[in-house]
Amino acid sequence: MVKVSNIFNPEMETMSRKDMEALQLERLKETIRRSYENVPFHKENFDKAGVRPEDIQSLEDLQKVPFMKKTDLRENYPFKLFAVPPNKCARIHGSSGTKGKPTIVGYTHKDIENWAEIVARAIVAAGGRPGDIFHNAYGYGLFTGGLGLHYGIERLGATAVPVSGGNTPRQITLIQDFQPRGLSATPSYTLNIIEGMKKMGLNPRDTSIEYGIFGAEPWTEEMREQLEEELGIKAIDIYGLSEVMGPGVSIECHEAQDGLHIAEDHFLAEIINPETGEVLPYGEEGELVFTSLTKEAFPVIRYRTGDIASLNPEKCKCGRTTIRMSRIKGRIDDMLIIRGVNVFPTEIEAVLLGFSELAPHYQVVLKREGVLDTCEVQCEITPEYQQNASADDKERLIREISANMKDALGVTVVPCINEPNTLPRSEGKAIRIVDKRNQY
Ligand code: DLL
Repeated sequence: MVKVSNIFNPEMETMSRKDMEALQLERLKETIRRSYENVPFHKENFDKAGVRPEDIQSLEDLQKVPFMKKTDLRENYPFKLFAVPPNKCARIHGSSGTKGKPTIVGYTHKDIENWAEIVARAIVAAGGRPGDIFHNAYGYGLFTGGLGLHYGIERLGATAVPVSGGNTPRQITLIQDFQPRGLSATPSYTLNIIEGMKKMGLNPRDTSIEYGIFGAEPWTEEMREQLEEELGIKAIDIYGLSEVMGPGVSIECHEAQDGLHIAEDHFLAEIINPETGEVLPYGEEGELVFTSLTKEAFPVIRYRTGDIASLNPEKCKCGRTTIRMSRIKGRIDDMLIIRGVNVFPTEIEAVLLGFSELAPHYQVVLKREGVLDTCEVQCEITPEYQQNASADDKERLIREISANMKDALGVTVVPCINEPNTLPRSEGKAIRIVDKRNQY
């Protein structure tokens, strides 16, 4: 039944911590029992660590269980981590597999139902309601973004426009003609849509869109400000990963926009020190680890996401009691080590977006000079600045960017400014890092 309220599932989203932890424990025990019985990988993992399913009698006991990693999915490709036969699944999804075989995940009908409800909750948290027209520009296909959002939109009682990514002029026409209230896309593709509107002589603030659900790639508060300003909307951060479910694992609420509420009745979160594996207390930054609590086809136990965040258990002003995770700082894999200093691309983005002379498109290019690695930041000036700036102005701009980078990051990066419309535009997840170190 469709509920009209600012919280889609008040029972689950406003449960007391004590009741939530009791529910999590009950579901955790069941997940572990089923995984141990049905997935040889999990049985071996438990057996090797000398842990038996019945040893898990509290949420803390989970710490006795070894972690799962992305390589475990690759090594068990395609179906060896499924807890049901693949032909008993309703659907299969996966990651794009830019580095070798894709990582494949499965969903039973019940999993799809749960996922749809989780996403419906997320859309309501973002400010959506039944009756909304919702323009869904996440890619449809093996990627979980398109179909993940789609089922949630329908479950909410809103109207899905399954436009998928790409063909920006058509996206803009459909936005004008269908008058959606909600939009979902990656933040980088949304910039592309905004740029397309301007090229067509349209004011992006004049659309019917009131809220955007943006995620699938790291983005910053500075990028949020820009998207909100350009489109005149609320920009809401949604997080998820195919291994754990897809979009909806967590979402910001439009009331606070202060951390992403985790769907804790389905996913148990931990933060660990990525080097030692030690579990860190609330508030400390580390690697996010998830255990699924209801998934039938593809249970994950202590899955290391590779994403850096922290957890906040304080009650939110929106009324939800679920734990919130911080915005993702970046993926451990994407952390740059420049002259011994750790830098995430999001930290570079935060500096660049402080310059009104620059368009919000950038790429970080790593090169090798002799034995030293260098880091170039390719950015792009806006068409307005291009028209008005002299060569001296541009020199000054480069010096300022460089100085602000040094202040913010503590390390030298080399900014390079390019003409308008020269850097690649994203239609899905933006490629932020180009590693040319092996070409030298
Ligand atoms: O990107 C699922 C998704 C679709 C999330 C649509 C949100 C919206 P994967 O392709 O498996 O799944 O990629 C998951 O993307 O581990 C993070 O590194 C990154 N990521 C996802 N959401 C965010 C976000 C989808 N809001 C990987 N902020 C994750 C930062 C994000 N990074």
